[in-house]
Amino acid sequence: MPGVPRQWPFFQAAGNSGGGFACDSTYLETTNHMSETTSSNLPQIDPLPPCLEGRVGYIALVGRPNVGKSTFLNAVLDFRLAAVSSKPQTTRRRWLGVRTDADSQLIFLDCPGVHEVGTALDELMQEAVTRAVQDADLVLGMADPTRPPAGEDRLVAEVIASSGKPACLALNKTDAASPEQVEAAAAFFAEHLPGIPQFRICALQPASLTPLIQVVKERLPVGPFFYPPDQSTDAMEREVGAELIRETVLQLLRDEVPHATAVVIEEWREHGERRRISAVLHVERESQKGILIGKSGRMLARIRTQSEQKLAELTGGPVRLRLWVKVAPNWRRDRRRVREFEKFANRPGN
Ligand SMILES: Nc1nc2c(ncn2[C@@H]2O[C@H](COP(=O)(O)OP(=O)(O)OP(=O)(O)O)[C@@H](O)[C@H]2O)c(=O)[nH]1
Ligand SMILES: [Mg+2]
Repeated sequence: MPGVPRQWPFFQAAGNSGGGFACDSTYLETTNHMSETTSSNLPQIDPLPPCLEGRVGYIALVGRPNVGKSTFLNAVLDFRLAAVSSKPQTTRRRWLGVRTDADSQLIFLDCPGVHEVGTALDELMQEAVTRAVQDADLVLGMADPTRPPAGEDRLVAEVIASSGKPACLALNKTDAASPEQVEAAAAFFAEHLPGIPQFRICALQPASLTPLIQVVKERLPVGPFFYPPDQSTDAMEREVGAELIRETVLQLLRDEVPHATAVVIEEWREHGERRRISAVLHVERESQKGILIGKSGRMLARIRTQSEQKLAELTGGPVRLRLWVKVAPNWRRDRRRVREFEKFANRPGN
């Protein structure tokens, strides 16, 4: 996997363009020039790299839960940033991913799925969607034709229509949907979002995304890039790590338990290539704690082993993970707790 992010802010070793950036040689020339002409009495400061320009803007990914938004994000970035699972409501806050090539910088805001609000967690998730759409230059709606269009798709259409922003619609999972299902979804969105261009994609097959990416690019304004070309997210490594552990819980457990689980990293120590990581899995009830731990601790051991593998891939070195399970009664109904556990409050636009 190329470009696994390592540090704050995350940097991708290899760009998605498959080549270097035009700024590299200019940057070196500027640096040399500065060192020749700067007086030795003055402190040496690194010049900023020259400003790169092109199509640039924020793209909010909006759709009901489980349509494949995070799978799409990871595919366009070409590394695993956002958690993916077959369970709805996997993504809880917005994840920012930057895809830069020689003439464009696409900044994707992967959002929680649009759904009816029940708990404080739901409210904060939907607020994250609203803010991402407000911040966006373009809204990319996504649908899953394998399921018949439903009330949540209507909500998605309303969010897109009322934003007044340029928009595109991706009909995902075309590998799994029948042609009739794809036509039904296309007709539903053509009726609710007339004039919005539609694309049939399969997020598992990156080549199918090219026409959509091209049109998204063309619809963005031209200007200076917002992020250095090698920065691929604003998330911290430990935030991605917490999400990988939660993804493992979502993949190994069913029903309510994974939805009632929040992962908080308590320790993230580096010893050379090695990491020692401790995390607490917060659940809402004693019974859920018992399920997470499992008979003789077997479930927690599976979560730990699988998470350690993912964390090793993320950090590029061996990981020793320690997990604890604690009960935080009804934390999903408590806005303060949700903000604390899910880091909603820690960055603008989140
Ligand atoms: N067959 C098929 N499955 C897909 C495709 N894209 C995503 N999936 C699967 O759909 C499921 C949901 O994917 P996610 O990317 O987590 O969906 P999401 O829209 O981010 O979901 P939330 O975060 O819950 O809103 C996972 O099991 C993915 O593997 C696709 O193009 N084809
Ligand atoms: Mg998601």
